[in-house]
Amino acid sequence: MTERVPSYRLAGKRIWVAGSSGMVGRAISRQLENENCELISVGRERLDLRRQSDVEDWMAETRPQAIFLAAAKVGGIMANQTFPADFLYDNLMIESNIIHAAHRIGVEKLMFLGSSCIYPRNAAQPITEDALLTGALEPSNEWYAIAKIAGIKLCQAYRRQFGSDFVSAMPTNLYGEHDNFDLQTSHVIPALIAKTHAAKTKGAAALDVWGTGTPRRDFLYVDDAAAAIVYLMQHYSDEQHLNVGAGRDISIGELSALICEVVGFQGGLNFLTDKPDGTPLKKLDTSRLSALGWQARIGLREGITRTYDWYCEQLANPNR
Ligand code: GFB
Repeated sequence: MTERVPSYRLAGKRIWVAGSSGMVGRAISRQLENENCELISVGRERLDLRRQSDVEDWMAETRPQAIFLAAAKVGGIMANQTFPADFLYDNLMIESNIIHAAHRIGVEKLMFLGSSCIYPRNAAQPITEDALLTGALEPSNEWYAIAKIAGIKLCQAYRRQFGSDFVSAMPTNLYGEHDNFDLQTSHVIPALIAKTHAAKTKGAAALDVWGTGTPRRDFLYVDDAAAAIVYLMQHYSDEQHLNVGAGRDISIGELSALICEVVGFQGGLNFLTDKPDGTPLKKLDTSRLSALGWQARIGLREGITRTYDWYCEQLANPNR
């Protein structure tokens, strides 16, 4: 990666990673350990981010200078379909409360994290940032997508009206350590890791994979995503949201085979075609991010191996 002089310095700053107990928030916090800044955090039991006055009071008291807005209600295709109200309401409230309070207390810089599902279902591939709001959304996750589009627009609006330095990054499908491995609510990689490990342990003949196996996704290891997000915080300031992806896609069938190899499961694949496929193809164009001097470092096999190792450690030591 080309080293560039940061336009925003994190060293010595009080920084709040909102959502620091989630997979992405934890990875950003790990990344910030190298930046010589002061990290502040608050647990969900102390502050409900959906409650405006509580958020305003806590932020006025703690006065972060920079914020990574990684707090969100997230989940895989089934969770999105099962809890549409939570995905829309929780996410609208969390982002509105934090962005508005950040403006009120004069936060120097805020990075809002969205998702690649903001783009139209049939967007041309790879998907450029300009595809936003050019077509209908994928129905399985439109509630989440609408909330995330509103977050981008909030950042743009506060920038235009008040000159706030609020920027937005749209990561692709992320995975890694501290992911959610619950089979009903998780994304595909943790679900397949957990299912493949269970199939191997039980000596099952085949692994159940939802859908047809033909949808294609662009997966990025969470530490790569966190590195990109921290890099953008330091080097980017514009109302244009930016894609964060690996820039390579793989079908769910190929992904399943790769996970079987990493886990060491030799049975077959059983595609459950009554389960939803979701978007047929989702691969981000990352030219704008690359032009800023950033690129992914961790390949899919390596990322899955790291995630599987972490999962096995958790099974062995659940309280760690
Ligand atoms: O990761 P995933 O749940 O989310 O599913 P999306 C990706 C693909 O993997 C779908 C298939 O085609 C699923 O049918 N799949 C196969 C499985 N087996 C499984 C399984 O056991 N569990 C799961 N979860 N999927 C999400 C959005 O969409 O993408 C979110 O719902 C967010 O809101 C996220 O935007 C990035 O990629 O379809």
